[in-house]
Amino acid sequence: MSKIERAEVFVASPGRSFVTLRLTTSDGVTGLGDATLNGRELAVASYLREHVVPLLIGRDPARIEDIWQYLYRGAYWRRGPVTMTAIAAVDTALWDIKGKVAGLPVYQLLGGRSRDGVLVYSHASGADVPELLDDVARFRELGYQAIRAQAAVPGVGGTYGVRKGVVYEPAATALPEEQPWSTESYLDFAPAYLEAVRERFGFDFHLLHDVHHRLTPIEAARFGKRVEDCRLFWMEDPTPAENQEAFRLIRQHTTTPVAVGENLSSIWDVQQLITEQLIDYVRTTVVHAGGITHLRRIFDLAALYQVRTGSHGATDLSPVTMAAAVHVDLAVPNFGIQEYMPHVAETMEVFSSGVRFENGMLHPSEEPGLGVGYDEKAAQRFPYEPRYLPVARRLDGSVHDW
Ligand code: GCO
Ligand code: MG
Repeated sequence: MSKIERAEVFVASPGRSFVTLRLTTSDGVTGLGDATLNGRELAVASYLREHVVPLLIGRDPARIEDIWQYLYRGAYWRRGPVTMTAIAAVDTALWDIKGKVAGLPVYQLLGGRSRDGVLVYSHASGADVPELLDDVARFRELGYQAIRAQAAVPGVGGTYGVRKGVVYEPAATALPEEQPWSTESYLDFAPAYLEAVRERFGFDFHLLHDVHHRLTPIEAARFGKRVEDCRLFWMEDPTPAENQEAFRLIRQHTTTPVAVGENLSSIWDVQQLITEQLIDYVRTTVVHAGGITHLRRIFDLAALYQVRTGSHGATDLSPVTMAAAVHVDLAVPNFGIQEYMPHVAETMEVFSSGVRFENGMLHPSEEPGLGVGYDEKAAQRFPYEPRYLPVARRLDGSVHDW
């Protein structure tokens, strides 16, 4: 029997911070897992190093489900982003190993292709409306069939989703940047720029928008109703989702589709949203929702209720997660869309990936396993630099949801 012989945790910042797990079996097969939790990287690295690695050595890498149950139920302390990200890293690495041992790309192990490619959306943004429109034009030229639009709200510094450098990277400062927020200004401004995008470019592509947890349910209902003529593919995270019931009120007022789940980590966190059809797209990901094994469980539940998938894919999800996501997206029957933000050059000096972008779609590598690599030597050139996500404050100085 093959055994897990080595488990190494790498923490590095090639362009941004990533935590990566590499498992090696007694047969010399390696598997990679992403364990990155933006702004809380070392909590997962330590959970893995101190509490998971010692339990893995000597186990049979073929028993993916059993190891998942062992780490989840065996911890006694359940759910939560740190635990679920750590379990995800192990699970993803084990699927990588299983694919390599079988000589098959992971999507084949998940039932094979359900589609030819994976529809993706990327992020257009602007410091003002003309800049946003130019950016949408650029993404159209690059062949994207789905584009998310965000513009800086006048008078509200550092609005969510507006790119400063080559890619949108919100975790940019050594301590959290504090950004002002005005719901009133946002509600006045955002519908107008979404309309401007449709006026200039028409309707033959999907338009998305991320509210990023900033509204109350009734404000979100008003926003969704107001933008119905823009025919959004979705409005994302209109209100925080700790209280799943809150989405019923939004639903009662608007036909704008709703997407939720990028910061949720288990099937229990989306159970009511799915079974009561309070959302249209579930955005849980491989890395933050317990790996391929658990994500597949969430997606299968969603399929029963005609909820489609729309996994998170910002740059804080490493190329290992992106590859794993493409394998899952290709296989599941209820795939909707995949978020995709290409990583910066430094990141790709450390990770290699066979994922290909063509005509607005992603395609997986046909190599056995996930088709990703990690260059540990290259990673040493990029030591870990802590970076935090911003914190939002209302104009009266009180803390708001960022
Ligand atoms: C998205 C997300 C991200 C998150 C980031 C947090 O829709 O891509 O909202 O931009 O804010 O991933 O780590
Ligand atoms: Mg989002």
